[in-house]
Amino acid sequence: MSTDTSATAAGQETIDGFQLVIDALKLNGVKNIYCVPGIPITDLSRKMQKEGLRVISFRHEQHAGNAASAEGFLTKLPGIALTVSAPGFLNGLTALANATTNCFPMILISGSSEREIVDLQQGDYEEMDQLAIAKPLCKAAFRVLHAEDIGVGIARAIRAAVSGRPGGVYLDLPAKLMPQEMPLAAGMASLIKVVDAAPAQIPSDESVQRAIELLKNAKRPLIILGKGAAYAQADSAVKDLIEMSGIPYLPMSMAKGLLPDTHAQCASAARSYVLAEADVVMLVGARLNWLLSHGKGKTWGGKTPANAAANRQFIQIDISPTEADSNVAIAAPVVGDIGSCVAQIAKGLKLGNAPKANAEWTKAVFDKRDANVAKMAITLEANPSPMNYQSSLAVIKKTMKAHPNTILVNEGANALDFTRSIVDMYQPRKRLDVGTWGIMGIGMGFAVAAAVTTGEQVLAVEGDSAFGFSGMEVETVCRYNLPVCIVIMNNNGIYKGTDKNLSGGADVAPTLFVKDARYDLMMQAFGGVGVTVRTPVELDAAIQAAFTSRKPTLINAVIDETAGTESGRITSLNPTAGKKS
Ligand code: OXT
Ligand code: ADP
Ligand code: MG
Repeated sequence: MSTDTSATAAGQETIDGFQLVIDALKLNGVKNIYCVPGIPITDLSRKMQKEGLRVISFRHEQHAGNAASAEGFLTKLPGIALTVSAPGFLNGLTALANATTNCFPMILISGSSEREIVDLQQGDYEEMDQLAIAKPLCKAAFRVLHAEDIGVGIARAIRAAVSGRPGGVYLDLPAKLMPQEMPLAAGMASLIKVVDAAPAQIPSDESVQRAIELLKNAKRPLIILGKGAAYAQADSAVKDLIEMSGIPYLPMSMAKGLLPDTHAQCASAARSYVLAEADVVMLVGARLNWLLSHGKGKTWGGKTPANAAANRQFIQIDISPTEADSNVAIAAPVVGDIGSCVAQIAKGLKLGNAPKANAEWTKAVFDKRDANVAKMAITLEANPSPMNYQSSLAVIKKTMKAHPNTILVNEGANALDFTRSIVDMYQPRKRLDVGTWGIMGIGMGFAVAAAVTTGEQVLAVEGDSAFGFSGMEVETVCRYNLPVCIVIMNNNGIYKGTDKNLSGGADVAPTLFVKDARYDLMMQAFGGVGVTVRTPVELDAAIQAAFTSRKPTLINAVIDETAGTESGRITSLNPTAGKKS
């Protein structure tokens, strides 16, 4: 219920646009606002705080936007970012587009300049036709011009963000909307509490039956879990299907931990083998995009796309009916929400007394996996000086095992790829990373949202380049005193610290940074804990101290500058890959 109301001359109580926005958000369960204040939303942010919303104010809108999208992924409710007009809006737009690409629900609310002046391009303060610019980059975009439409505008934004395939929504609130007044009773009646925003979508019986037939006849079945499966919060249904079928599964990066990575059926450590050999692959909330080599080619054991397609059949569980056949033929699309689809398939398999996955296949997969795990164990145990990715990440691996509730944020190239394969996750939705775009800059926004939304300890493992994209937000981490421990894998540059300037000139190569930079001092500047470590023992002690104190901490972990490879595990995507220089 609104508290900030006033009375007209006639004595009638009124409510203004500021208050209607706040009441509409609160009515729909919104608790946190991620923003950068300024004209025309400074007062809105103040009033939001006054009315009990938690307002987390950032240093740059991209990170506020990233925070909102991470909250969306973690909670299935749209995270809310709030920005000023034109430049602030544009700064937030990258996060909105990234959220849409990742299928995370969020709403970017931006104040905007006067419509009449913007449309005639008469040069208003921060003039920009924001709605038109946002539209192609997000799932839906709306503008509210009248106070009485605020309830509808926010309801439509929420529904668009979370229904069907989730994504980012833009909501344009012109400056003139905020002080508009209307009668209190009519204003309150205009607000909408959204009912069943993301209804269950039940798959058709035929589609479920088609999938079951394929699974029953498969000789070498594989299940791939994507971040859509993690998002769906259908954890026990997914676990049930996997365990009753006995089928090996491969988690995509942000699906790690949906079942513990140490699960007996996890095939992560035999990734190449299972992708190449599987004859029936069931995708659960995972797209056949670049991260899965589009379902084609060498990764999938075929020299040509045709060859690969001929040898393998796909089942795809997805809420988006247009996802099937986007890259290769999908023999059995199952369209619906993951919880409903997976439960129906499991039920059908049980009723049909489906046999457990072929023992010869599962033994081959798990033997391969165990051999790879044993091979990796040797590199993790080595203790080279200087420390490298493996010896430092062995410490993080141990930390996550001891503190499985911790939310791991991860970005970089080598810092990302080594962490993904070395550090086991034990619980769902505990890993947040660069996602579908492989985007740098999510680090601090995701870390802040993870801490604010869940109250859990956050551990951000960052390449030194990756950290730089959002590094100023360490002040935000300190200001809100969040339990965020940042570990910077400092190898003096992008990929490695040893690149040469090809011209022989005085400038360093484009991939290099200042050598031996003291990122820990940045944290100290804002009252947090900052330390430099050079050995796994020192790293371990610093992490333990951070976890015990829950103080904002930045650990500058100095690693071997020769240790990385160009682009980490995706060297082959460089345009010059394979070309002799
Ligand atoms: O089966 P095989 O034998 O193949 O082995 C696999 C697994 O089976 C095995 N494995 C295991 N073995 C044993 N035990 C366990 N537990 C285990 N688990 C797995 O290990 C291997 C590898 O497994 P993986 O990783 O699962 O498999 P693979 O083949 O790698 O998977 C393929 C992919 C594609 C799914 C995977 O590689 C993946 O998810 N990749 C994501 C890559 C990505 O997104 N990278 C980020 C972008 S790179 C680049 O663009 C960068 N930029 C440019 C830039 C960006 N991105 N954004 C913006 C806004 N501006 C610019 C920049 C600037 S990175 C970057 C900064 C880099 O520098 P930093 O300093 O930050 O970082 P450093 O590199 O550390 O210096
Ligand atoms: P990954 O990168 O982990 O492979 P993607 O982002 O490519 O995952 O795929 C996620 C997929 O999950 C998207 O196609 C999206 O439509 C789907 N999805 C998201 N939420 C649900 C849900 N609740 N039920 C079914 N599918 C979903
Ligand atoms: Mg680096």
